[in-house]
Amino acid sequence: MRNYFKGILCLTLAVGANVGFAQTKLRAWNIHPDGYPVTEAMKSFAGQVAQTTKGKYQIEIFSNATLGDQPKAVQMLKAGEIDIAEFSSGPLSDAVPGIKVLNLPFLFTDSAHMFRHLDGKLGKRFADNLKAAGFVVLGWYDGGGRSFYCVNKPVTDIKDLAGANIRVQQSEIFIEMVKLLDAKPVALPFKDVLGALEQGKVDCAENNIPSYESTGHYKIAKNVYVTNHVISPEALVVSTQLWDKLDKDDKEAFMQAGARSALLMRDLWNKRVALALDITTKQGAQYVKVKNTSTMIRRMAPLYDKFMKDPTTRQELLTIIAQ
Ligand code: GTR
Repeated sequence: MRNYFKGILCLTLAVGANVGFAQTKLRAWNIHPDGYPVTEAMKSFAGQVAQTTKGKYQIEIFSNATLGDQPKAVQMLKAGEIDIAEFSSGPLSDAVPGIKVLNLPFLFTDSAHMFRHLDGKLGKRFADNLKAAGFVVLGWYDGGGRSFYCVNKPVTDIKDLAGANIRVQQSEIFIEMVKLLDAKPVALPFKDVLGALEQGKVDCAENNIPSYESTGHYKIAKNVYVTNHVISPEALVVSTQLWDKLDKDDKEAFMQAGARSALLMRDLWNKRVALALDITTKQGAQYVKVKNTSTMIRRMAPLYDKFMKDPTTRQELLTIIAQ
């Protein structure tokens, strides 16, 4: 009898060791801090994958861009050096021209309009383009509406931005947009923006309200010009290298966890926008709403012309404008 129990114990240890051995650790890149909607949604994704696959996949989230800045991380994921990431569609579209229409200024009227397309046929087309380039989309997250904010420079008209040094993401379309406003684009990593605003290396930056708050930019750049000039998505993606190794059930688990995390993220996002507005206003941020976007939209005409002529963006542009 004692030997029988000894046998069971050994078997259990062996199975345990096997489970331990079969466990795959995955690295997930994230630019945001704890508590931010993206981070919390990624945590929920990781938890659900671990649960559904019975611990087969352990996803470790590296927040605050500790694995490298976003343009670098996009390349790392493409090369399979990291497994999972949450990217903003600006830097991502430099690697995947088939999605660059998503960052065209004044294209989407609001996030609901954007998600109507992303959760439908067009989203599938963008996901196909991304997959062909090495990125498998698990969920579309909300990137909100981006607006300008400046240090010592109240902006009440688009002309007030002329000549200003404006920090942009390292992303072609953002650089072009700022040039069309007669301002000077300064491409900087996200983590360097606060210092650049403090040291006067840039006069202004542009972002959504949750990032304006979470980074502390609002403490320095108190003049917000609410343009919502770019309403764009972000995406939770895995590398095709990892994807190709997953079996059918694993893929299903990743997809379902991704879709659920996206719904959670969008909900957390709306709450965070309200909270960030409240915090920043109480700390003295001045919000001036653009009175008439038509002047700014007219300035964007060369970008629209370019995208209409470009076969990689024309069809998507027409579809979004039509509906
Ligand atoms: C944030 C976005 C980040 C990053 C950042 C930036 O809104 O979530 O992924 O793109 O903006 O401006 O660098």
